[in-house]
Amino acid sequence: MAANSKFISEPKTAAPRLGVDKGPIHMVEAGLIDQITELGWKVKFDGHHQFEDINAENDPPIGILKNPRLVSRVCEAVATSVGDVARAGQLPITLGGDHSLAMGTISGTLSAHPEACVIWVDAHADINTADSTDSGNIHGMPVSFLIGLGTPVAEFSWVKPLLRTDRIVYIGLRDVDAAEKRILRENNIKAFSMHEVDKYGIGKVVELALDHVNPNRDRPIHLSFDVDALDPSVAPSTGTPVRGGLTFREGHYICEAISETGLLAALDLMEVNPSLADEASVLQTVAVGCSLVRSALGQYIFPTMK
Ligand code: 6HN
Ligand code: MN
Ligand code: MN
Ligand code: MN
Repeated sequence: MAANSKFISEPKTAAPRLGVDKGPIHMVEAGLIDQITELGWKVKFDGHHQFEDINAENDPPIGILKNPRLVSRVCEAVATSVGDVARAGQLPITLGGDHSLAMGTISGTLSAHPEACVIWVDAHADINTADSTDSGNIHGMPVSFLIGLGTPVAEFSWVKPLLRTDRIVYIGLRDVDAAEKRILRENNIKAFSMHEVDKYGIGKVVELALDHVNPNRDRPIHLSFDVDALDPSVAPSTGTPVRGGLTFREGHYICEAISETGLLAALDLMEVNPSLADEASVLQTVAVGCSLVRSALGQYIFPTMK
């Protein structure tokens, strides 16, 4: 692999459950930057995005949306960083943190590569609108903002609806709200749930997913990987675990297959939350998060076979 330049952004954001902003710190402390450097990449680390002037007192809910100003401000800053890095021809990697950050990362990617497609790996569809959300948790909503669905929220007016419904595909879904199912159906958005992973196998699912969003294998790919796509036995330290998820290998296969296309343009590794479990579970989840990033950046099990 030719040495290249890339960039890791480590945003600090408002998670409804405290602690999710610590995930990136643990991954970096576990040696992720050295590990990627060893794969032949030149790494530029951007540190944290801190917004300590916004707190619970000056950020009351908008409707039922929780921490709206903090989430919006962090995501907007992340959109600028990711856009700048992508425009410089580098690969932005964003470690989260709350998956609401994808509003920022994907906005940034699309500002640099308007033709890019998104592969969203998650137990959840994260496509509630301000109208449909039951929880008010913005991490359940980023996709609807990126597409421009539902009643616009003024606080998020900086998010341009640049994501086409035929440029996103899901893998790993198994906990989708009734309203989200309707939104997916009405907008004809392609999703490979765990049912399809069981039925066709992960190899075929990734091929079909790429055929849908990237039929000629010529579009830049933004991979947004929520660690809760993995089974909780594989990645326990996360905010909204759902049983029946991807195995260790299925998760890695997705990253390896996207790496193999040579089209990876941006990577998110989200929802590692070290505050939610015992120490062994945290170590396990952090290790698996680092390992997924390495796979997406070209580490294969048998490098000699490449
Ligand atoms: N995540 N659909 C639920 C909601 O609150 O809107 C769960 C979202 C989970 C988001 O972490 O992937
Ligand atoms: Mn979250
Ligand atoms: Mn998610
Ligand atoms: Mn999720």
